[in-house]
Amino acid sequence: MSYIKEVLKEIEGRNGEQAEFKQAATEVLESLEGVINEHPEYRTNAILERIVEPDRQIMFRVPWIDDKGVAHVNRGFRVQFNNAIGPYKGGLRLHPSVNLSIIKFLGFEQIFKNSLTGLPIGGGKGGSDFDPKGKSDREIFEFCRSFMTELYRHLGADIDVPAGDIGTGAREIGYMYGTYKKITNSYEGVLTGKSLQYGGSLARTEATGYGLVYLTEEMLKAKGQSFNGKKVVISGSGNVAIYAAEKAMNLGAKVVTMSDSTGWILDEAGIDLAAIKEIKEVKRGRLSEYKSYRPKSEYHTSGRVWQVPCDIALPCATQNELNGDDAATLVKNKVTAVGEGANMPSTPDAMELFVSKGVLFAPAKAANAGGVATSALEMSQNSQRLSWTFEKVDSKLHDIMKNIYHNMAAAAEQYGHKDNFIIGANIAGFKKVADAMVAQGIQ
Ligand code: NDP
Ligand code: 2IT
Repeated sequence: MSYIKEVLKEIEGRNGEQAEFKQAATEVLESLEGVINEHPEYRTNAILERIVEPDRQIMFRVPWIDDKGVAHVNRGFRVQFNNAIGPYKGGLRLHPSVNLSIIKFLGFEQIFKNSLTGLPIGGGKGGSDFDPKGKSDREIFEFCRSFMTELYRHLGADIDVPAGDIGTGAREIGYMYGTYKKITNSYEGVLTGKSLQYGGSLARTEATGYGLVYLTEEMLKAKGQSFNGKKVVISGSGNVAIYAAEKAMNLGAKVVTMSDSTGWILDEAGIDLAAIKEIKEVKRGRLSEYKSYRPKSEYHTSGRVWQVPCDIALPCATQNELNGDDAATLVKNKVTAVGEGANMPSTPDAMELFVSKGVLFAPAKAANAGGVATSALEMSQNSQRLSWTFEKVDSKLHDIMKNIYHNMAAAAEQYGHKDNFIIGANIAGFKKVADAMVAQGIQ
């Protein structure tokens, strides 16, 4: 049995219940054959066995009291997956669906994504099954304080630096930062995605969405194409979706859809992003309100954004939101490029179809790396006690995304899979971490 198959079997035996983690690990391992054959030292150093097993997984009780005085208990998680090339780094997801499998898949992806940025950050992820929807500010504060009261002991600017993800934005980061500072009495860059007054970086809010479009644009450019004049379908209407839409529009594209977990909008005239920002960022409302801003738009609670014919599709909501049938519909409607803003949004059969049909496909760990890359730039600014201008951060982000595209394209070609950026991104991300692990001995 090949080394990769052996380790996949071991993963199955050890993590039987963890569907999302197994999906992410299988995708990465199955794409590494070329590089594993070329480097026998990876086997003798048990690199695959070690890279699929987190350094540690922390699970804890998060008690908090709601506005009616009723006590609740959520479960908190932090998976510190791999710190071969830098401190653990990755977001905190607050969503009722959160469980160990989801946090492990996200932490695993983060190892390779963070490596692709070229910056010194390891992989980790955390979160809770807490549902922030409909909670008052005080309830959010209570939860964040309780969550950090346990998590703080595992963090540090050179140890583990969390950030936002689904359900965690600047407000939650602020409450967590305040709690960390209060308990430890130290002012350090222990979280990223902070507000600007206390150490946040300009352009971090925009970074994941902008970065997604920068990388997708570079992929299109290599084939003589661009966003200009293209019709774009986006899912989600959170941080990533909003700033992906903004940058795509800046580059001359027309974005016609967005979605949330209750429905989706179609605005053939082009989405009014100011309205979306007001609904989502200011009012924390639902997309059903969009019709009151744009009476000619459509709001649907059934069907999928992927049924809308488009040139470019950018899934920016959540994992496995684009399945094989959706991919077939997109292909039938002649989509030319797909850029993954969310983590693992396409199912394995969807990815396979895109690649086999020659659709330009930018996988999540490359395409959405702009967020964590800019988090690493926030860490640099915090260490230097400086803040850089928006233009400086944005230009570094742009360069990082271009480099990621060229590195994944080069790796794909080098290992005989030209234009298969899934394999290219996995190999390019893996190799640096694997070499660092070999250099540091079996730990
Ligand atoms: P937000 O919480 O800001 O927005 C999430 C969006 O996705 C919302 O519109 C939400 O709808 C929708 N959504 C979430 N879960 C589901 C679900 N189960 N079904 C349908 N819709 C859903 O999160 P982000 O924009 O930050 O994150 C979006 C994706 O991007 C995630 O996969 C995240 O891991 C990934 N990502 C985020 C980065 C960042 O810097 N923020 C960096 C890299 C990747 P609703 O409001 O109804 O829940
Ligand atoms: O999935 C991701 O890369 C993030 N949620 C951002 C992580 C970070 O540390 O900025």
